[in-house]
Amino acid sequence: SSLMSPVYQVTASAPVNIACIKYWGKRDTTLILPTNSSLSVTLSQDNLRSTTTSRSSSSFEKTRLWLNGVEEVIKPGARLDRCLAELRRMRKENVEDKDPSVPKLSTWNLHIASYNNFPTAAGLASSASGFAALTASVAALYGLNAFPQHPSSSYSPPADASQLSLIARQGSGSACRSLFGGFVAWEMGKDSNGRDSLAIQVAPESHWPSLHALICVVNSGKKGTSSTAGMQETVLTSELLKSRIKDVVPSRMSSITQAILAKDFDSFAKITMQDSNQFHAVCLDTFPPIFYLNDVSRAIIAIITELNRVSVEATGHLVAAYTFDAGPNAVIYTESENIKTIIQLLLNYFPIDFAASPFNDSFQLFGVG
Ligand code: 2P0
Repeated sequence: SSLMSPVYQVTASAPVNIACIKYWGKRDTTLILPTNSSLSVTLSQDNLRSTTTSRSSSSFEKTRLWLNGVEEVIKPGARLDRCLAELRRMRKENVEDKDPSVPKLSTWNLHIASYNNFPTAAGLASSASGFAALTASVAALYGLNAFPQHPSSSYSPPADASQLSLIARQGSGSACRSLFGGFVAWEMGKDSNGRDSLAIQVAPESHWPSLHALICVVNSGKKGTSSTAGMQETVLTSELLKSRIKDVVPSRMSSITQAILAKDFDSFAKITMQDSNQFHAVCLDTFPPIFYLNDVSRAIIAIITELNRVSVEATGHLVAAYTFDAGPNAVIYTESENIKTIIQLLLNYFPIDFAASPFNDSFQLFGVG
């Protein structure tokens, strides 16, 4: 009979995002509810994406997952399992219960295959793009991009990415922001059920086309402390985090939103650098302390700081903003006209051995987009 069973299939992809206001800390580790709001830029290059194909058939004997071609174990009750349960529930309630003629995909098993087109060794977070692509692909497979749906209506409203962000968030917090392009806020929300902890688009990518991100791979090795474990150590032990959550992030969220809407690079850059600095300060304030930056990271901070000092003296304006996540790699935000200068400056300090094999532990300039 399996020869007769149709296989439904959808492929979706989602890009990496880099936070300017950092997410670090959960108030609910199961639902993944953060202790502060965050804001990121979704990178638009084609070479930094996850692409996921989801298939559903009544003939599949169990739900299976492959990451870059290697099958992974799906742990019952863990993040992926919870995301899929949520998507099945929405399929049943929003589609199958309203239209008895549709196939009962919510009761069938899935085969999911996800690929990153950037090397995992690039040291970039793949969980954000990965869970965003997975959520988008299963949601499309289940017809959820057309909810609320009336069976007799031919009108399909566009996918509500904020609703899907509620699901992606439960896979990996930062994934909720990768469902939108451009400038994206993850509103922490107030409720204990998480229904208001979702991503919203602050501005589309087209709003500020001259803004670019330059990724400097300092070390492509795996980081020492995972984000998931590290942030909860910070929640448990850092006094500084309490004041960051209460006194710092709320005003930064509104200031950086204003800066983005006004395309005010000086404010955008200053807030981005300050928030990266404070994120690494709360890591140092964790007990025992967590170190993500290394000597090369600190040298990049010094170079960008000096470049900005000279530029402010000459023109009154900043030219670049560094930001670092849970590892030593730098992301530098700048506007189009300064990209060449910054690449030349970095190559002066850190000559790239183009003969060496890619993604060894030497300094690499990964991409501009
Ligand atoms: C961010 N990071 O806002 C911050 C900045 C790392 C530093 O989101 O436990 O992988 O899966 O929700 O999303 C990394 O945290 O953690 C992260 P989980 P996630 O981009």
